[in-house]
Amino acid sequence: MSLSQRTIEAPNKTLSQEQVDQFRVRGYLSLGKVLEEELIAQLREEYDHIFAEARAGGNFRNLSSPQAKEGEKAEEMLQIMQMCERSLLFRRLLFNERLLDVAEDLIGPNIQLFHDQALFKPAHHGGAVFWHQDNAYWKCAPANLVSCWLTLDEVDVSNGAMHLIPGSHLQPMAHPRSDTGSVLLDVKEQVDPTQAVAVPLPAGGAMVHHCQTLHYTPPNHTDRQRRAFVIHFMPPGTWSAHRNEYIPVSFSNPILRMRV
Ligand SMILES: O=C(O)CCC(=O)C(=O)O
Repeated sequence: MSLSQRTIEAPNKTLSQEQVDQFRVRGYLSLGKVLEEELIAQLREEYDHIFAEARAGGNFRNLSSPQAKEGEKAEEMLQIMQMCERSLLFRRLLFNERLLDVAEDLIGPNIQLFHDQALFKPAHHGGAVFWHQDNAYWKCAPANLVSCWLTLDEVDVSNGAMHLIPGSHLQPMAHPRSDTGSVLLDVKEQVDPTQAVAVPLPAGGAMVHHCQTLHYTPPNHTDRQRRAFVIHFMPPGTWSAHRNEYIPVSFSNPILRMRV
């Protein structure tokens, strides 16, 4: 078949035009529940197992400041990068058709993994993630990445729901380091918290946000844990200023969908 006879597949239509427009204007979109109960149960079991192993082996990060107040347990905002390199179940989730359809509607038909991560706020002493734009950490160009943030527990403002500033993705900002001793950046001085919108989600829920949307998650002092997993999608051909190269296709950065 000659090239000219090839049919070009129509773009997916998982999201309505109204939802795509909402994402373009606000920089995020709540998708509600996207995962089936059976899969949620499997992912929770795997998540807990991986965190138990990581705690035993010390191969995870605590993004919170290490200082504990007198008589209190130090806050923990635990991060495991690349669950897809520790678990086939999480690797399979990267290729979930529904999530890729959403990503396709937002960044186009060719989709590569930038990275994934598990972000765990344990009950009682779960730490915050301070106000930031993801691309302040990543320094990717073009700034056209989309994150799909998935919850394995019901999430509301009291146990660490995502808070975002609508429209903030249109303007990149300089980011200072947090003054708390944590490794995180923090632009709280430049954020008007009265403009923030919280996005509560059921277990197995998801939301997507643009890599420049300002967002924050509060501490978790409830008796409910908050297990989240994020997939960061990018179009192939994204430039990394950290690596000083276009991010190559590899086991860590696989192509998740390609329509040539
Ligand atoms: O899970 C969290 O608490 C923070 C998530 C986050 O900052 C992100 O997905 O970019």
